[in-house]
Amino acid sequence: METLELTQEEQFQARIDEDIRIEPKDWMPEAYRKTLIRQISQHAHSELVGMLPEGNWITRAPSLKRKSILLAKVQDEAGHGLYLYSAAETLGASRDQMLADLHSGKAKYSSIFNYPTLSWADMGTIGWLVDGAAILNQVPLCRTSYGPYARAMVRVCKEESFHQRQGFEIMQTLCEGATEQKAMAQEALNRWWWPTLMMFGPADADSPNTEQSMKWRIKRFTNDELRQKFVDMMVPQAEFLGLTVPDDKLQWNEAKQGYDFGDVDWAEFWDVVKGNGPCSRERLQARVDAWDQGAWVREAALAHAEKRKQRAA
Ligand code: BYC
Repeated sequence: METLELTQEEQFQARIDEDIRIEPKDWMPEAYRKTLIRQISQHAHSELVGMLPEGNWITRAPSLKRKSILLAKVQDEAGHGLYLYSAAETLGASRDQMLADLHSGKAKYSSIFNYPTLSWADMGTIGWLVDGAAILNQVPLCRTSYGPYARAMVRVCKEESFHQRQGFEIMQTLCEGATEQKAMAQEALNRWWWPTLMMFGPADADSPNTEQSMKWRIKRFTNDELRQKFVDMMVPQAEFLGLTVPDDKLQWNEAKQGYDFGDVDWAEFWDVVKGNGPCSRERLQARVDAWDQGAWVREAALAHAEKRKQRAA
């Protein structure tokens, strides 16, 4: 039995090493399944909770055009959550259980969505920076080793890149506008820069999951590698906008052909991850309320399905 397990595990790793996708009915180590359910469900929860900070500005958008774009973007996030829950279900996870874990506070979701959205410039900054970080993280996930997750990511990334452009365009409009508008853009960048760097997760030395996830090709880059790419990509964009990245230690390093940057406040990061972010309780409560208030829709859909079944019978 032990030899068989070992052989299966070796065969599994060999498939991964050859970049052959793992599909739902293939044999997989239990730890691989668990890691994927953990990451995919956290990712799905992030999409759902991620609707809330932006939802705050749908009624306050400065024009009809901005309002309809924002509405569409927030709807896209709901769609991303649904593809991701479906991908996790192919691994045997139950959607009700995943949602129950979110609602009880047991499951994690991205730290970034526990910060408040205080001005219209936050909609630009979220699109530009947060979706920019999301794309950097998610484009490699289109090549992740688990088939359903990789395929879901292809569509998610197409939509995310549109989101990122609309965010940048809001920033550009503000930066080319009145002095007050530009100041608003700078103030939003000051608040979001560091929390965005935290999205990539703890430093590699403190990341318990990275090594194994890289071996299984669930992750294609480490947290620090992606964070570095992000800084290198964003600094020139901030310069183009005429904005200042709020980091005294930011400096071009010719030898590494990348920027050196200051230390992330990891105490703040872990505090937010543990549920003590500025909006953590509010975000969770909003999800619980949405679930409770939507009960009648779920019940009606089930009753309708039952009626149709009886009619067909
Ligand atoms: N926030 O060993 P590590 C979006 C947790 S959606 C909270 O490095 P891993 C968007 C981590 O889960 C953004 N928790 O973990 C949506 C682990 O805890 P557990 C979401 C974090 O998994 C709407 C522990 O810390 N994107 O962009 O190897 C609108 C140790 O970390 C965070 C995804 O979910 C965090 N920032 O690497 C706009 C992408 N970072 O589970 C935008 C898919 C780490 O052991 N996920 N933790 O208890 C990933 O790529 C990886 O899961 C991560 C973390 C890079 C996030």
